[in-house]
Amino acid sequence: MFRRHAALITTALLVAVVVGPSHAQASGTVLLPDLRQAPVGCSGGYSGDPSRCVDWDVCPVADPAAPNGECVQVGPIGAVRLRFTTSADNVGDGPLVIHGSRRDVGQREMTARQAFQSAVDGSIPMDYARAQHPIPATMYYEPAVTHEHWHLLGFEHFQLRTLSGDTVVTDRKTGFCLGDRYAVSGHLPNRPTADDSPQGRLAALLRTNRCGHHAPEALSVVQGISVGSGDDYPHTVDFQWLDITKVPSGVYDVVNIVNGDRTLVEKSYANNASAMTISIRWPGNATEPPATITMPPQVRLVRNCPGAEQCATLRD
Ligand SMILES: [Ca+2]
Ligand SMILES: [Zn+2]
Repeated sequence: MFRRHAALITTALLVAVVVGPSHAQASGTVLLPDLRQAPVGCSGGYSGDPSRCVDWDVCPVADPAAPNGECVQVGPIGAVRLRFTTSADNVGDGPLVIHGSRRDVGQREMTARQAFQSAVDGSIPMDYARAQHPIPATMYYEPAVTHEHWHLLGFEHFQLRTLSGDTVVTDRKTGFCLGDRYAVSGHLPNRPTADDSPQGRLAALLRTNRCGHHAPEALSVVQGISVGSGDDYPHTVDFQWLDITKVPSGVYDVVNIVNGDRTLVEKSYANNASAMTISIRWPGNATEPPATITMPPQVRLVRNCPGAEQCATLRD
């Protein structure tokens, strides 16, 4: 019974996604979120001016194993990291809502479902059982002291790519705790107001969402982003970097992608990537990084490309 019900809903969603949100609303289905990847290095989302997206740096660290090592100026350099802030905005018609759940504490990870706001009565399923759409993402409890909460896996990914689009380095970050961390600028008709509406109550919860902080015994967790809000990770946070220790001198794209595998159902996937082109130059104009690094490479911004998955051109 449930399976059949779920299949029907999935079909309705597929139709909604294929034919677009206006039809979805007209046919009385759901209000879909729309995640937008802000330009690389933008904290607090994208204001429309990429020159303000300056939250990135080069950080030489002593210990390559530390997820959040201190940047060192002197002494042995074990790894060189390109750190950057990432932000994802919800500019859609409805909130992004993900419910995690597990049967009991013996089940290590929670399975996850996406919930959608009804376009008919505005209701939002506020538990896993009523969430409409099973997703192939899981949540796990991250015990590291700077986290101690439940993480959703694979929400965003970062890559360093060559001019021809080949990936040279991928991120090591895995976990995310989504909430309403900042307000997105611009007019969004379905932005929640502070009232007793379903989206208003959800926003009150997401504003302070800590994803089951200090609750490894939790059986359910909710994560999400309201319309008109965004979720960001400062460049100083664990794993907010790409390791460029072994990357030859040259021109590359730093690419940030949200929901790259389309695990989450959205109104549009055309705005899920942003890239910036950088040049990496090792000391002495060396092509390859030295075997023993005593000085980090010089990294220069060539340009920032909001909304584009490819930024570098052959002329760079
Ligand atoms: Ca999107
Ligand atoms: Zn965390």
